[in-house]
Amino acid sequence: MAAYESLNYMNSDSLLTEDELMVRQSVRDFVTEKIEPLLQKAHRDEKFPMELIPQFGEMGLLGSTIQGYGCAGLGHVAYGLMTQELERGDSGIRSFCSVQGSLVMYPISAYGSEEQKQKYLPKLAKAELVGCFGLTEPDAGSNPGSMLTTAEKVAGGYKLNGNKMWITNGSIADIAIVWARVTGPLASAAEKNKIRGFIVEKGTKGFTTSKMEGKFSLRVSVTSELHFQDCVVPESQILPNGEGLKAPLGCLTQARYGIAWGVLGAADACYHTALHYAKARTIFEGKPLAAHQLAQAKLVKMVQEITKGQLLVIQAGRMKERGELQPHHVSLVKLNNCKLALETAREARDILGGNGIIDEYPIIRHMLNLESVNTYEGTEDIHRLVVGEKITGIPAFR
Ligand code: TGC
Ligand code: FAD
Repeated sequence: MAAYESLNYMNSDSLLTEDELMVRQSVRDFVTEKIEPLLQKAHRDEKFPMELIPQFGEMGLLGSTIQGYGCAGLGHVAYGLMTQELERGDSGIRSFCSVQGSLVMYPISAYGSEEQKQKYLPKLAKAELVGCFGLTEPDAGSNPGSMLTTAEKVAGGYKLNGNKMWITNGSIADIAIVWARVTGPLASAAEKNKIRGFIVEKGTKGFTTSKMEGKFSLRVSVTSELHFQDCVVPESQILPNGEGLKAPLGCLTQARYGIAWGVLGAADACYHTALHYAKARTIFEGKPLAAHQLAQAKLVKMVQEITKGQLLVIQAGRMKERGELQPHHVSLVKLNNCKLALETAREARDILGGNGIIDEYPIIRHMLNLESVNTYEGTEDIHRLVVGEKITGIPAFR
């Protein structure tokens, strides 16, 4: 089989450095050799391939932009290319690495104490520990500021009560980054009602998880509920340097950036599958499907959209490396690329006709996955509203 080549219609590869191309190639080979062969079964069985976890550590895929603590210290474009390759395999595989890096290691590195960084980051980088991020609740998804989970200040620590829902890696995680509102008579006036982050270790009394079953999307990913009932965590487990909703939202900005790159990998896999199929499939008068104008129009649309998406993320990556990328930029890129990837997957599914719904081809799996990816980390509507607020100056959320 020929080695995988991603779409390079406008020579966007020329905007990448030699080192970035090498990183991409090594993750590409890893995905082709080690991940793709596992996906059909993992998807059918609704199981995350746990044997991959140590390999993610060995490949330096976890927290790869963090400097020190056993992390690779790569640039943001190189990181984006990693997520793109992982999601060419499956969004659930990319999700595992995004959550560990952007939603668990990032808050510890950005808001944690030096002791917390030393204790957790090297093990998370090597995948000796797995983490999850608990922000969403049954009644607080798009509006996490309305969360009900509380952290009552008690002598020597905080007592957590509440439930988190839709948590990637929740029931396989060794630690959970949990966001809760500080309450109680012992809380100082300054900290009362503020949202704070806590590192809760598996096995802490009063902390349990349950796996959410029956998903028709992101089946190659564990999604769970987290339950806290009078769960006391010591003072040492609060993230000391992050306060208010902007702390978890700051983590989302990191993860959304990776997703904007990642979905291009899924879109690219769908486009290439559809192109190959359309050239091989003969239809009416023995002509290839690809020789028919309507089929070409669909393929061209895919090339058009993926190419624009590529240029957008490379620009976003360079801005991030210069420290210029703001949350509203990330919203535009996440919104644009998730939507184009989902539309590409739907069109590619159509090109394969009946074969488009069979898991012998990756398209239906990507298409179903991308429904989740378009929803999590801020729905399409939420990102549209963020950009709307930026350009009009008028917030229209409430
Ligand atoms: P708002 O008043 O706008 O903001 C509160 C404070 O936060 C700041 N801020 C941000 N900071 C960093 N990054 C961002 N993206 C930020 N957005 C806002 C803001 O400046 C303010 O700071 P300050 O200093 O004034 O206090 O807050 P709001 O309550 O009006 O909410 C705004 C809104 C709706 C955009 C926000 O709540 C939102 O983004 N909602 C979507 C929720 C979401 O995306 N949840 C994702 C959960 S995690 C997940 O899905 C993981 S999937 C992982 C996987 O498997 O890959
Ligand atoms: P809602 O907020 O109820 O939204 C429902 C609909 O209302 C959507 O169409 C939305 O766009 C629309 N809407 C919302 N607000 C407005 C508005 N102001 N105006 C107009 N329309 C609006 N969360 C975590 O914390 N950690 C995780 O690891 C995690 N992993 C996930 C994994 C999966 C597979 C999924 C599906 C979700 C995950 N999430 C996670 C949760 C995810 O972030 C939420 O599902 C998402 O933020 C949307 O929240 P919701 O599902 O409650 O939908």
